Amino acid sequence: MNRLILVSNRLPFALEPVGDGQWIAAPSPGGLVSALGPVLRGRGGTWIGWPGVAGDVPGTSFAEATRDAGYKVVPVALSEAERDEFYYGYSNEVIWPLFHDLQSFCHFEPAFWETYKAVNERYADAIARHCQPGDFIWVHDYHLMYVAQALRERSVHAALTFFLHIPFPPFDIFAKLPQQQRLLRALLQFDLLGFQTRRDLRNFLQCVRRVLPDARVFPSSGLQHIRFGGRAIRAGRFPIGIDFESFEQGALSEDVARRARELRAAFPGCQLMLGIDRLDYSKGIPERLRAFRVALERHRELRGRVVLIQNVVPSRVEIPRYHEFKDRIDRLVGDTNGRFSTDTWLPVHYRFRSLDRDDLLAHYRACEIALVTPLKDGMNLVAKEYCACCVDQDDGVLILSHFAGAAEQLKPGAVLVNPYDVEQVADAIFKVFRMSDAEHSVRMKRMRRIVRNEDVFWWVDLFLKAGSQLAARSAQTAGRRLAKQR
Ligand code: GDG
Repeated sequence: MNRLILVSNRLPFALEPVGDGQWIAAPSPGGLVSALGPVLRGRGGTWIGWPGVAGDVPGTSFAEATRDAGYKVVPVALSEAERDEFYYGYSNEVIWPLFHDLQSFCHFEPAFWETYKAVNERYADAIARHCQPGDFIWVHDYHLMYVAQALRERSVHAALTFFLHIPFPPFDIFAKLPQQQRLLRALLQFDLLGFQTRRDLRNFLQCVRRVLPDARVFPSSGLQHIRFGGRAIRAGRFPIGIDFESFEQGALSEDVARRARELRAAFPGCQLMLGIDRLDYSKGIPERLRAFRVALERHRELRGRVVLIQNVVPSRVEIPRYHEFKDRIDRLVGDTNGRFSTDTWLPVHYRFRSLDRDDLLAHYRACEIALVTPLKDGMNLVAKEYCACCVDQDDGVLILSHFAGAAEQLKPGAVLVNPYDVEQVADAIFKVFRMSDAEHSVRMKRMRRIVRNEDVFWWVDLFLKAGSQLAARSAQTAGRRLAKQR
């Protein structure tokens, strides 16, 4: 078993100031941490990333606060300017919109790319300092696509693997990126590249073929093979899952059951429909609100009988576009409520804040319908978490965007829609409102089976198995290299 070195933009610990210049490192729980924590502890390993505050990292308090993690935690410091140009700039104003097919939202500022490379080099330095031959190095997501190139320049020959959590765009969109060649060349310095869906993998291979004529792609039924610059690279589809068991058990707890009952009781005689999203233009929130408004216009039976609970978690509010986007949501909620509310019924219950975990689970458990309608999404974990929490006779139905990665796995049970087609979504809401309990149950059973079987532990295993052969091979090569030097 090779040691694991995990690298992500953010660490699973966030630094928080506690006054007098003191900091604490609070663990930030999540699916990735619960799946990878035990692996890191079991194999021995290191997690490298940014602790979430700009400026120098207070070394001693950080080391102390993460001592019980069971693995080594290595912080990478970013200055304010680096955070702005690397994180907000290149990562979230270039790559994020472009990879979600929203190229008109991109801010192609050349300086962003220079900082992106420089920060990726800083991560590479941290990896180079902490890795040893035979380590399994697993880099995560779109912030760190240049890391392998920087490591090769530092003569690190270990097996390098990468997983992209967001979609990979088709060639016509990717071709708009000024750094298209440099970025693809950098990605091909990894030995294994993982994507969420078949569509992302197909798009990536198409871009490799079109942008890099000196790369060769050899189609295969399992992992795809690419040859580039005398190296062999593998690429595959690894759809991320959730910790099903912990969501299901959480939803079954007494406290969550009570909160779910209270939520239902607050809306007597109404079916509850749920939207849960980070504030992001890729999540399709305005389109969803317009679809609900069309549903209320077209289908009078829905009035007074359905409520949309829309929760939005504040995110990236430092980027101006996110502000404008929030204003749009506020206006749409106001307009719908202004037009349709009565003395006893408000169609949209909107909150702009984060729910605590039990409250989140209670919302999943209480709502008969989930509306998960991103314009584009790598996977969308909310869709899977909702299924895991439908513990009451498999009651619950999922309206899901074709453009969420989750649609590839959940299509046997979800009601699939085009989020841009507000009339189609409106009709889907009406269809689901009238759907029988028996159909709810059949559909939900199918989805729960898939989400349970293909959970986050399955995903980690799948990826590590695909990468471990590469790691073994690279350890042998490193051994031979060392013997020659002696
Ligand atoms: C990226 C990709 C891919 C949401 N509201 C609350 C809350 N949440 C939690 C959910 C869920 C998470 O946030 C959101 O996950 P998503 O998958 O929807 O989206 P991204 O954050 O954009 O993640 C995405 C993912 O990576 C994994 O590969 O699926 O496509 O974009 O876990 O539960 N949690 C709490 N309160 C809330 O109000 N506590």
